[in-house]
Amino acid sequence: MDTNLARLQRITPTEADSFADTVLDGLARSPKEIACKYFYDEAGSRLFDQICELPEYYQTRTEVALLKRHAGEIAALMGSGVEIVEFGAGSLRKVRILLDAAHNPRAYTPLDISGDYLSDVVRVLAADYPALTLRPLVGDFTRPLEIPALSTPSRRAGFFPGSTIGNFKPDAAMALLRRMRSNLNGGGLLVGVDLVKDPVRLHAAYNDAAGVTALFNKNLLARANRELGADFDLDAFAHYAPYNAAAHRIEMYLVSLKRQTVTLAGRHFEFAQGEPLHTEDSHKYTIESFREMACRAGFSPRAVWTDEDRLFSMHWLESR
Ligand code: AVJ
Repeated sequence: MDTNLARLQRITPTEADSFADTVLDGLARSPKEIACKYFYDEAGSRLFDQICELPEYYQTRTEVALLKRHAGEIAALMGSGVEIVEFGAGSLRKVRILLDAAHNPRAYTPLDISGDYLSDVVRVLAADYPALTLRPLVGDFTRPLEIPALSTPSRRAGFFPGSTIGNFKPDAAMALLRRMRSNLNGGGLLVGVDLVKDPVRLHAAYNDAAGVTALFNKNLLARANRELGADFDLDAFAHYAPYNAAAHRIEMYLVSLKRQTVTLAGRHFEFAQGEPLHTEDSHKYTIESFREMACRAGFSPRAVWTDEDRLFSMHWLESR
């Protein structure tokens, strides 16, 4: 075992504990819904990594280019000796760019909801960064949580890339930013935010020709079958992801292609033909609308970076 790698530490009850309750509750609602954080079991995390490579999915590529281009400036803003805390760390690819530029980082603390996936990817990172203190945390950052202090604590800098903030309704997004601000003990936050743009381009990013996003969406049903013994017929649901231009968001659904009954934990759920199951929102912001929300959450927006085509933005927010 690598000595720079701390043992996986669980800081909130994770999604596995509540998946059954959530699905039972969500299927009993009208309209039916399951929250998007349940996409990310190990299989879903890997499908998401495939999405990031798709030609239509400009977000990851654009954000990585922004990080590379501005890494020096970002490292200077973070300052030396910081603990970098990443919310929803996923594949740990993006943080490498920050770690390579950072001035003598005190530690890297990735927090992710998928413990299985995190324990895999963190081992690879530990091998590549032998001098770095790595402290993986398993938890659900949509719940109130405490990030335990290091033995010798230092200033924190938050990292929240990928426009994950977009998966929250604006009120919840602001509440989340507030909680992150308090978790960071006065440190700044680097956050990636997808921008409002041509609806055709947005639509294509969530309706890729290879059908990976459809598989990702349907993994929710596959996961319910695997973990909860549900009997969803994956071919009897269609991936549907329209852009709601008035609300500035992509909405993702699984639409029942016929009248059918799904059984789960001894309970039966009826789907009408054409009935949607809501699985995700992905809100888009303008630079100004995001900065305004950050202000309301108690941050002072400082630097902001965007690409020439204004597809994506990175914001450096300071606590005030
Ligand atoms: C990057 C997690 C925010 O909303 O774009 C990708 C997830 N959903 N394709 C996004 C996602 C469908 C995604 N996040």
